[in-house]
Order: sequence, then structure tokens, then C-alpha cells
Amino acid sequence: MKIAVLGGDGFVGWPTSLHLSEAGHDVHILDNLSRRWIDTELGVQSLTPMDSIQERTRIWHAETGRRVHFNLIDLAKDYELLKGWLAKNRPDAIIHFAEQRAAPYSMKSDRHKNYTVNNNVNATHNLLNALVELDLDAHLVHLGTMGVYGYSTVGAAIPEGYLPVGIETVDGRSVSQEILYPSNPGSIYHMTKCLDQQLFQFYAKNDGLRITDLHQGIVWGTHTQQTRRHEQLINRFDYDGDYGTVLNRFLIQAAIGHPLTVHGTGGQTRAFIHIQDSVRCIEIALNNPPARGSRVEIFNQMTETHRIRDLAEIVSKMSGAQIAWLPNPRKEAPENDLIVRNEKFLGLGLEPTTLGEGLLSEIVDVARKYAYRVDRSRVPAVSAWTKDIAAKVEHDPEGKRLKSVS
Ligand code: USQ
Repeated sequence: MKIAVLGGDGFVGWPTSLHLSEAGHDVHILDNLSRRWIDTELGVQSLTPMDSIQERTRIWHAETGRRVHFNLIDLAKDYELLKGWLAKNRPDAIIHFAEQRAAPYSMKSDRHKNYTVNNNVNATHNLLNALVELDLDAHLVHLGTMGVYGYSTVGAAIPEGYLPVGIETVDGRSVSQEILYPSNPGSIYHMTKCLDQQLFQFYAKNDGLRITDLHQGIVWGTHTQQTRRHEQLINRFDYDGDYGTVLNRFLIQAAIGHPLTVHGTGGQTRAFIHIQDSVRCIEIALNNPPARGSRVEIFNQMTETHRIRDLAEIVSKMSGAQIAWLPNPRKEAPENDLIVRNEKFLGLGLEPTTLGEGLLSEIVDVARKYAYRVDRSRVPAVSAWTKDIAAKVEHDPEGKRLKSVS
């Protein structure tokens, strides 16, 4: 297949591009390199040293003889450029990762909220619009989030996208229907993924576009089979308070002797998936496209759920790290249960990589190797969800409040 990977320079986009290239596909990355610019804006860098995208693709070619093409295109701003590229290349499938993906970054300020909404919603809409305009029947696979469902305890399993509901008709009959699961975003970032869902529903219904939306949990890990092949193919690895995700952050914190930063009681339960499974799921989704004219296909892309404090305890036991119970900068349920259906990927052959100690210590080893690149002052999460919370969670660039740990 000729595959366009939009956002192919990012944390999931890069290993996905390599995985698909190794599987024999013709891979074309479209990316505006915004993630690298945001690192510059925030004054942080990936824990792992990343080469330029051009250098990465050069190394991939030298290692494997395969080409991964790179095109500098901003989906949200350069509609004509995107349309021109699609018209010329007519890919069989498109994977859409090209969105600002961090909840804390999206909540930093009014400017960051505007940027996240404008970037994410325009990127998705420009793409859908261009596909229709060009009569391009490419299968669109979008990386969405488990966060569209929200994180309140409902006492029932979360289905894969659609919820069966019974409706009482005006003439007293009972009819059943499947509706999109009610969205309940917890951040501006998550809200943009809810808006994406609506765009997909419309374009699948109105124009028959073939769309798969992957509701992914929190990714952990860093290496995949392909990124391990050469030091310069290494994946990015975020540890800072805006872009680092919880389990990877705990593992890096353990590696540098920093207390594990649990928000609140750590009673939040979330869905998780290892990066290797994430790229496998995308391949499975690509191989199982919906028929033209059918509804948006939705998969829950996660393999297990964990409570944050349980993860902190696992990492603490493994490494001897202390746990810091911090005021939560986010507005979220302090405790929640989470049961998620994920039979669709399992039925299509996914064999989950679960939280074995082996893989956890591999990540700690990577973190120790590059610990010299960590700026400890960027570890605390300081982006507050509301002004009230900001007043309580005092800005603490030196991480001093972390010294009073349990
Ligand atoms: N948390 C801590 N300590 C930390 C960091 C986070 O206790 O140092 C807590 C947060 O308060 C939250 C939970 O851990 O309750 C998850 O936070 P996170 O930063 O790991 O994940 P989140 O902000 O939800 O976003 C990440 C990705 C996003 C993806 C999402 C999947 O950045 O792109 O969509 O995970 S999900 O969480 O299932 O919505």
C-alpha cells in the first residue's frame, strides 16, 4: 500500500512509519515538525537524542534499503499544499496523527487553547475536505483517544465507540439504536478529539469516506523492533510536565532519583498500551478497512487499565524511588473505576504486551543512559486546569515542594 503518515515525526508516528515501511509499504511522512518547535518553545528536549527527520530517514534507508519519504506540510495551514500532495500521490491509506496531543500543553494559557483547537480541528477538517474534493477513496485511520469517553465511574464497560440505547417511541413501542458514546472530554486537547469524532460521523455519512478512529489509551515504552535497529532511529521520549505521560514519567523519575509525582491520591484509573502494540494495532486497522458507505469504525486501542497509585507503587518497589503525593494541577475525578471493551483488536490477532518488569526496567535503563540530558526543573507538571487550581498549585520551577515527600 502507498501510505501517508500525517504526523510521522512524532512519538507514535515515527515508529509506525518504520513498522509499516519494514512490512513492505510505501511510506510518505507529512509533518510540519511542530513537535520540535514546541520543544523549543518550552525549552525542553526529548530524553533521547533525536536526529532531524531527514537524517532519520537516511539512516533507515542505509540500514534497510527502504525509503521513507518526508514532506514538510502543515495540514492545518497549508490546505492547497495538502490537497496538491494528495492529488499527485493518491495514497491507498492515510494515518492521521498530526495533532497537538498533550492535555497539559492545551491547558497552559488562552493562547495554547486557541492553538490546540485551531491546529487539531483544522488539520482534520482540511484532510476530510480534500479527500472529498479529490474523490480519493483512501482509508483514513485516525489516532483518537480513550479520553473522549471521559473518566467518571459508570459501573459498566465502555463499548468500542457506540452505545446501544433503548428508546420509547411516541406510540409506546421500544426501539433500540446505537449512538456514538456520549463524549466527556477532560481537557481542551481531549475536546478536539471529540470534535474530530463529529467530523468523521458527518463525512462518513455524507460522502461515504472510509474512516477508522482508534481510541488509544496512554502509551508507555519507547522502543519498537525498528527503532532498536540503530541508535539514530531512536524514538523521542518525553519526560517534562507537559508532554511526558504518566508511566514513562515515573520510570524516568525513578532513573534520575526524583520522587514519583503522583497527582492527588493517585486514584485515577486509566487505560494503557505499549508502543509496540500501538504500532501493531495501527497495522491491523489498516488491514481491516470499513466498506465504503458504512459507519465510522471505532476500536479501543488499549490493553490494560491501571490506577496511578498502583503504578507508582510498582515503580517504587522496582527502583526504591520515593513517592510524592502532590496537589493535582488538573480538574479530574480523584478516583474512578474503568472497564473497557477491547475485543475487536484481540479478535484480529493482537497479543498484548503487558506491564512485565522486564520492559519496565528496559525503560529505566534507557532513562539512565540519557539521564545527563534531563533538566530536573522541568519535571513537575505546572499547567493548571483552572485559575483557582493555579492559585493552589504554586509554580515551582525548582521542584522544591517535592522535597516534602512521604
Ligand atoms: N498524572 C500523575 N502524575 C504525573 C502525570 C500524570 O499523577 O506526573 C496523572 C494525571 O493527573 C492523569 C493521569 O496521570 O490522571 C494520566 O495523565 P497523562 O499525562 O499520562 O495522560 P493524558 O494527559 O490523559 O494524555 C495522554 C496523552 C494523550 C492521550 C491520552 C490517552 O498525552 O495524547 O490521548 O494519554 S487517555 O489518557 O486515555 O485519554
